[in-house]
This record gives sequence, structure tokens and C-alpha cells, in this order.
Amino acid sequence: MKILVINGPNINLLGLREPAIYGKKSYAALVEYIQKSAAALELEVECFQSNHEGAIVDKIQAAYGVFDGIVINPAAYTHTSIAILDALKGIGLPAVEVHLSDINTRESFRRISYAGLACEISYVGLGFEGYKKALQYLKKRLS
Ligand code: CA2
Repeated sequence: MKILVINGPNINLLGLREPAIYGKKSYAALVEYIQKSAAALELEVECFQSNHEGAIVDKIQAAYGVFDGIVINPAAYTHTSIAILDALKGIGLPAVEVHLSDINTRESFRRISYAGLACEISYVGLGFEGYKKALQYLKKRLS
């Protein structure tokens, strides 16, 4: 089973600022965590990060026929991007939304998740562990 993990804008800055919200660990540490979690579940995983909405849409479209499922943290595009929502709906792969922080208990503008409308389940506020839970969900869902 092949899973694509997408992280959106500024997630590459993890660990550099706002440790109280996003933790102290870097994006490289997140990728390592995801790879280890996937290996333990016997899943193949590719991690993709982009600061560009169109690049994320392109990557979602290219996932069709290549990957079996998607884990996505669209970061700030969560709250703005109907293009990412449409791309996820368009390819129809099982998708899971992850957020490091709890978007429901922060500023009101973070409570809307467009991408979440195309996802089967969301894990929020669990830090890195949310990605592991998303992989576990997809493993079960696809088995
Ligand atoms: O909690 C999450 O995972 C978010 O998707 C993170 C986004 C935010 O816009 C969403 O509302 C919730 C922000 C990611 C930016 O991460 C930074 C990390 C370090 C320094 C600055 C930003």
C-alpha cells in the first residue's frame, strides 16, 4: 500500500518558531517520524511539502493511480483552498486530514476546513502522533 503524505505552507519551518503551538521538532524530524511509523505498519510512504497551492493541487492529481491513500495537512490552505478540496474530491482516494495543533480551539478563522470536507477523518491537536494515527486509519481502511 502506497500512501502520500502532503504538508502545506510553512510546515518546513517547524521547530524554528512557535514551539508552544507546533512543538520543538523540525520538519526533517517529522519526515523521519512518518517514515518510521509507515515502516512499522508495512506501508510505503512518500512525503511531499510545498508552500504553493498549485503545486499541492498538481501533486494530488498526480497521486491518482499511483497511491492508495493520502494524508494531508494543508496548513493555512486548509482554511482557504477550495482548489485543494476539489482536487481531493476529484481523485477520490481515501484521504485523512491532520493538524499538529487543535484548529478548533484557536482563532475562529481556523475552524473552517475546506480540505476536511473531502477527508474521511481528521486528527487534530496530537502533534506528530496525528500522522501515525492517520497512517493506522488508512492501513485498516485499505486492508
Ligand atoms: O496545526 C496545524 O498543523 C496547522 O495546519 C499548521 C498551519 C496553520 O496555518 C493551520 O491553521 C494549522 C501553520 C503551519 C506553519 O507552521 C509554522 C511552524 C513554525 C513556524 C511558523 C509556522
